[in-house]
Amino acid sequence: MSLSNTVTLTQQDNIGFIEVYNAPVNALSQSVRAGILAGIEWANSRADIDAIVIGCKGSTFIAGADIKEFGQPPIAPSLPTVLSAIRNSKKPVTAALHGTVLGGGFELALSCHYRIAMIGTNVGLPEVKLGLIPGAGGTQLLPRYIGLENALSMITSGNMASTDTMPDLVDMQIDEGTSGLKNAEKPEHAPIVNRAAISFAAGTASDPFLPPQHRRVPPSIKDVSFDEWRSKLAKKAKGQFAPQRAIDAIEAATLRPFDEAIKLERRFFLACRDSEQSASMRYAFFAEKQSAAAYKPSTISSNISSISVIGAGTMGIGIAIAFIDAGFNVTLVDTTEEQCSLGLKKIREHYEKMHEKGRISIAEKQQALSLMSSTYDYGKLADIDLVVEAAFEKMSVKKMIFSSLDAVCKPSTIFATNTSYLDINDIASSTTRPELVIGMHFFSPANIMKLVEVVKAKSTSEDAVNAVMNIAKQLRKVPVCVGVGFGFVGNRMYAAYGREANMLLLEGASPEQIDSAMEAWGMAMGPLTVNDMSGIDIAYKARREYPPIYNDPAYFRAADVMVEHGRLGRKTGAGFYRYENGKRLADPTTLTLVAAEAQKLGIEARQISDEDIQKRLVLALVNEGANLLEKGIARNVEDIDAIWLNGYGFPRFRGGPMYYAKSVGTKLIIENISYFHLSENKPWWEPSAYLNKM
Ligand code: T1G
Repeated sequence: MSLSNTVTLTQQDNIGFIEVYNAPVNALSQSVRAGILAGIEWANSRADIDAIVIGCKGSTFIAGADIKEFGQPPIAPSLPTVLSAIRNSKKPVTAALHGTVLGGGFELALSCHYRIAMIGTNVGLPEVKLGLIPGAGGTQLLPRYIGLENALSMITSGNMASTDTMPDLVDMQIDEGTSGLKNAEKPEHAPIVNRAAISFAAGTASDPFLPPQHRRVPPSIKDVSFDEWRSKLAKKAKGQFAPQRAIDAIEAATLRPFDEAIKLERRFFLACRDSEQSASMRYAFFAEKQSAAAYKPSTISSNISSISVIGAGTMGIGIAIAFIDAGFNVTLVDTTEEQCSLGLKKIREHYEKMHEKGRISIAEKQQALSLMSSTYDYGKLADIDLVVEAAFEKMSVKKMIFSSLDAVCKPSTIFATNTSYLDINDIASSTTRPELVIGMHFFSPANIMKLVEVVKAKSTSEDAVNAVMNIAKQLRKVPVCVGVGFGFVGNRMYAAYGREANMLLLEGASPEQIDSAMEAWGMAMGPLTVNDMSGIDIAYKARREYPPIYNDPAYFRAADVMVEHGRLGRKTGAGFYRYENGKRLADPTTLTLVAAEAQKLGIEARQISDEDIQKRLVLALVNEGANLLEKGIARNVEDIDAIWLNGYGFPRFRGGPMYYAKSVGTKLIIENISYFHLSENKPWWEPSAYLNKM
């Protein structure tokens, strides 16, 4: 019978089976909550029902509260009401788990009396990634299953874990019995695990009824130091509110009876849900989803299976691994057999290390290695579906590569370049297939960083864009489509951000002051530390490869002086900092060199506050982002924020540079930028016309 438009109930002998189907992830929308509650109440009212099973149709068991409902007035029944009914059911309730059981879905599973799971099911409480904490018993129940230390780690990180590693949580694991089959041949997990749970539940009906988990002995406060966890997270999740509240809620599980502590958890959850940080992080979640949502799968993308990566350097190797991890065949290409074998060796070493660390099984390692090959003969690439070029960052080199490829690859092969700065329109015009030339700008390390800027040149066809956007999604990346321009979107904005860091150095701030001010604001790493890590010479060369954006004599002169003195960063032992045994140290030489350059430029040193530094760098980002929107190189503010959240370590609890500007108020932002325009008297502080449209 139908309990709501997303929940049905069927009676199988003495078992009541409550089945949820709310595509795409069975989120706990109001109709799901109402349907489950009605099913529990109905089953408890029936003398001919002895046990209850809750299962789902589709690719996963419930993956959490319906985030689309956040920010709207709550509609009964609340999730805590539903889960309390499950915990206090007079008839044992069994959850049938598969896929990714997250947030409220995992709390529902924890509230059941038993859990049956498909092998490989992942569970997690990712709420902190949305600026929340589990709000329906997760902080109280999980420690009662897996102990305080594991529960603190799982809840404050928001990371998933496989039920294969959590025997205390699962009463029975179901092996799909089809290992070795390709995904396409694997049967649907839902019916298998639901059937198994129903037969398991039949057994529970006769057993003496186990006390529900929440009446289990609470964990002892002696088992862990909550204050140690608080200080650890104050560093790891700097400035974030939710992880600290999660610790408070878990600590309450050791100090108060369940019914009291769960009320405290709810109060903390509501405080998080109503916080600006959570609004920013929920926005970030959807901003990343929308960046690729508009690009529907194209006919080309469904036919892309073979990949060639040109260039066995750091980026090429990372890109090759990203494709291999997603199950693609990859041919690595370089100029000599020796370079090719060196590249294959590095890829092999990567998978061997992953296996040694227990991250992949021997079978997965062998499967990955079976997908890679190499050649230095372009003639072997005739049938490749997608080429990703990651060779030397020089226009002449790229043009030579693509014209050679043009002569051998089949007409439908897509040519992607990983260039960070160069003009893809220029590269496209050097081929006979400009409509299939596109940018795939990965971020180092390419197999780890989520961001890929998909650069649409003037001639690139919509079909090619759709194909590459969907391939990037298959790589589990956050792809964002951008237009051609110096540095596209991310690096163009990063140049504005770095420009202000350089100007502040000339105005008397030290590298340590600038970096610590930005890290205190929430950036993962200060700009000058990043420059030293990647090499100050990279942007130095790019500024000379491209016509200068500004002809101002002070433009990036602090960085230039470093390069002119051979101080390229970590790789030469000194850059903005000096490095001894890998340790980063302040270096008075930097201040001397920069001060001398400032004097030449007639720039006087002055006292600069951390707040001043933060405003200058963040507003430089916002203004440049607005300029890119004005020029149509960026599509919308969400795309820009998705780029900065996934490529540059922008703090998620601030949503992204453009979201942050809107949350502060564009009127105030324009006032500040106009002030800098006056005080700095530089063309780049001209307030973007787009700011008034944000
Ligand atoms: N609510 C609503 N829509 C969701 C959703 C959710 N929780 N999760 C995913 N979607 C949509 C997503 O927007 C996309 O929509 C589609 O599903 C496929 O998503 C009470 C309060 C589950 C691992 O944080 O991690 O429970 O673009 O492309 O790569 O204490 O989605 O197709 O229209 O990501 O296979 C906790 C977040 C909520 C889970 C699937 N749960 N989601 O990944 O597909 S808070 C989460 C994910 C909570 C409790 C608290 C992933 C996934 P569209 P997708 P995927």
